[in-house]
Amino acid sequence: MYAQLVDTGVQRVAALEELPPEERAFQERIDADVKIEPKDPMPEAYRRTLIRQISQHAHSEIVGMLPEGNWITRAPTLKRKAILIAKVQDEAGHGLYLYSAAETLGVSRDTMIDDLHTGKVKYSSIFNYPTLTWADVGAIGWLVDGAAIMNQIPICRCSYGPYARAMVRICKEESFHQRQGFDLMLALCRGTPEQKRMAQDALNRWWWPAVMMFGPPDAESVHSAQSMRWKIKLVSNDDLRQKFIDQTVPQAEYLGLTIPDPQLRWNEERGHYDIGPIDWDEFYNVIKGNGPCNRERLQARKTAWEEGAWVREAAAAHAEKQAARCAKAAA
Ligand code: FAQ
Repeated sequence: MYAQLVDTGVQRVAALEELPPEERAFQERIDADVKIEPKDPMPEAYRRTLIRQISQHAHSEIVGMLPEGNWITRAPTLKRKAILIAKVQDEAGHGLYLYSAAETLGVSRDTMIDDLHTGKVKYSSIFNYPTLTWADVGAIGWLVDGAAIMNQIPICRCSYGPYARAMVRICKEESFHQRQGFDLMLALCRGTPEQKRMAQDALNRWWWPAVMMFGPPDAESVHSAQSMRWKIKLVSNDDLRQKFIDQTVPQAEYLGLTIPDPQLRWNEERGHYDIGPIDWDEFYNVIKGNGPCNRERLQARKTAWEEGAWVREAAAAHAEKQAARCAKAAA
């Protein structure tokens, strides 16, 4: 089982009667769907759980720029290049809103970045896979953004105000991303046989990692019970995964592509698709740092941080100068 690197202090979910008065009052506010705001009292474990999840989410958006960014200079048309640049910029914006949301909990951006660079905090497993062909850009938009929206729509209603509000705009943009990915796949599937083969190959490589993005099965999910109690999470990993599969299979059929799962079947009784076994060893291996691109992704972030040091210094010096000028004018 994957060991937690971030100790949020939660050992088990306590019953309402067992909670000390302040925590019980907090839980009652959550149960009544009251949004928690930065200056409200909150249990330390709630604060730490949010910092863990929001910072991991922010890092995912930033590291998530790398696989697609790799194709900006090689996009096949000016229109596709413009769309891809806009999408990658959107992901940077999502990262920044999320870092800001996490900062409202009293953690500094430098600490969050340091936690990423030292491997203390994760980013999504999905961004440790390579983008080998142009079709991978379509598969990421269609499948990865598709999975991201499925997970993020419920977070728009989560209990922490700044996270919920950041997620509203992010979801609108992710929905455009998903559609551009599907449109790219559709163009390939309606193109030459070679283009269609490229699309199928991308689906073959991205399907299972996208299915794994929702996290471990509910029975193995360390944080789910407490996070659902606090309404940080509103839908379980397995339920979101199932919704994603049910939504995506008909889209693959429309494209004329085959999902790489020989055991995939519509289950009339359940009203859902059944799937074959998920290779959870692969998932745990990737989140432990041993996926195909983990080292490359982390190195790219560290290099960008080091090479950007002069920009941060210049911005800080400028801000100091402005503040001194304002103070002088006010005196
Ligand atoms: N990758 O107990 P649970 C995007 C870890 S944004 C890596 O179930 P939890 C946009 C988990 O952290 C994608 N690690 O955990 C985009 C924990 O380890 P820890 C990111 C994972 O938090 C598109 C351990 O396993 N989205 O794609 C993963 O209750 C295209 C046990 O798991 C978010 O972050 C994973 N997939 O549920 C950008 C959404 N899954 O922390 C560019 C917000 C689990 O104790 C291009 N996050 N782990 O060391 C969430 O909803 C939740 O955090 C989950 C995990 C559902 C991801």
